[in-house]
Amino acid sequence: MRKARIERKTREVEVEISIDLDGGDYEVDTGIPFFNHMLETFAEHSGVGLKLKARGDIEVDEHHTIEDVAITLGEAIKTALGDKKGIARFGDAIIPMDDAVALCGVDVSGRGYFNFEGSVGSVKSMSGENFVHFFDTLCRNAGINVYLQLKGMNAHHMMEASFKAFAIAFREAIEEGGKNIRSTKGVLD
Ligand SMILES: [Mn+2]
Repeated sequence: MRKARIERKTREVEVEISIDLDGGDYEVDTGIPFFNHMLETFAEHSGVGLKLKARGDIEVDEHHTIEDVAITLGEAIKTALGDKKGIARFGDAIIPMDDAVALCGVDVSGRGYFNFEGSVGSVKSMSGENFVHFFDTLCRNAGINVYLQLKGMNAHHMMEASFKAFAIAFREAIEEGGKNIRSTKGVLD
């Protein structure tokens, strides 16, 4: 039962997320078309069930909404993971998409850190800096360590390959099968 439901309300953004790490449908509505496409990509390839609705001040720009979705999704992942007993802990993926390639490693360590190597331009409703800010904020709030190496020419391909690579690596890392907490410390946090 690795599920969580988290709500976050500020004067800038309202977010509601339900996640089921062990599967289910997905339905994403953030008011930001490209961001929806990326979150749906994450849900599709990670296999997690995801209901996500966000309404933010996108008349200002996309920053607040992307940031608050990252905070809330991070908290939902952290809550759903619980004590992380029996999970594989590590996962990795190399995903090409035409001109682009994303290499991603995940450690569900309990410590949030996003290690990004590369640079990416912007697409219509998501800037390159907000793309990086999303992953950084997600990692810190979920307590996961993600390494992402990114190359390519087309920003849409580069971002999409990244979300796919993260999804596949994450799916592998959260897979259950062991009996213990995979750490010499005895805890993952
Ligand atoms: Mn696409």
